Amino acid sequence: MKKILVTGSNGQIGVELVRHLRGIYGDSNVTASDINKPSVSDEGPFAVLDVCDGKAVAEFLEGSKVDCVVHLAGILSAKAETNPQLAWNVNANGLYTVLEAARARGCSLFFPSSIAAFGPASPQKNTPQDTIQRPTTIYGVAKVAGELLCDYYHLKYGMDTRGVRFPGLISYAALPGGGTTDYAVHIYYKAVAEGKYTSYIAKGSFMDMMYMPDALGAVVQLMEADPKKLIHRNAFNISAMSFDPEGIAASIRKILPDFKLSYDVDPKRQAIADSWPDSLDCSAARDEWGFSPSFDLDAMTKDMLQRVPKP
Ligand code: AKB
Repeated sequence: MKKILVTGSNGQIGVELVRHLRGIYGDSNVTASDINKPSVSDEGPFAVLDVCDGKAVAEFLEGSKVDCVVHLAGILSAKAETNPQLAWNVNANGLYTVLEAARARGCSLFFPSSIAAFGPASPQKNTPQDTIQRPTTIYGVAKVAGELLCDYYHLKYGMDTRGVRFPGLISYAALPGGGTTDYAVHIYYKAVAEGKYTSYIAKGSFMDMMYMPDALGAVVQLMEADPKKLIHRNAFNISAMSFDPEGIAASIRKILPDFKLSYDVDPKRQAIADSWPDSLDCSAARDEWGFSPSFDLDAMTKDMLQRVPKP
């Protein structure tokens, strides 16, 4: 049985991925870790771990006999722009530190890249798996560096590194913090609580998105994929849908017909959204490891509106 360490486990993905992995590999085989203690503890082990502290990470991997690291710790796009130096340290240096510790112990490593690894010079529609990547955010720059670093560790050291480019992820268990795509989560909370939402992203801004259950499934599917079938190792484009604020509002109105959408566009987050693709080509993920999300926009809306906490 795999022994897994998840870094950044208090974040939007971490909270749900730890539960999902524990359901598959067993509570005691999945250690959650973050720089802060979680506000609510689940079953299973937890460690306070700073991903920039190489000695602490190496000692932990050795002491706990970990053989697989799921490295989620990082600062999201909009927050990263408020402190690029900190964002580079956590997102790029943190990955390097964890890669080095994982290499020394012979661990495999999963690293989430993002649609943010593309930029204004990338093709905006049906963005290919392999194409020009000149991001204009520090978050995107660190993601490209991370993709390349993970490929390098595989080529140079034979390390089993794997990863995807996540789109905006929508979930009800934990809120995202500091991302550009967060509006697509907040809109459901506000729809349920107030029947209305003011979007900081403009009408007509399309971005890739995916429902969290599909994201969790994709992580495990890629980690368990037959390495012989993988032409790429890292940074597979994955997405389940692409919509703008009008599209998600129309989907909500099929269930809550009186839902109202207005706009108060935030120029900073809008500029980030404008630099990202409208829609990704996910054929490499489909062909190499069978990526196949189950939730489309309406199925996700139905589930979200049933599950987001009522005030
Ligand atoms: C963000 O908006 O920063 C993230 C992402 C797409 O990587 N959700």
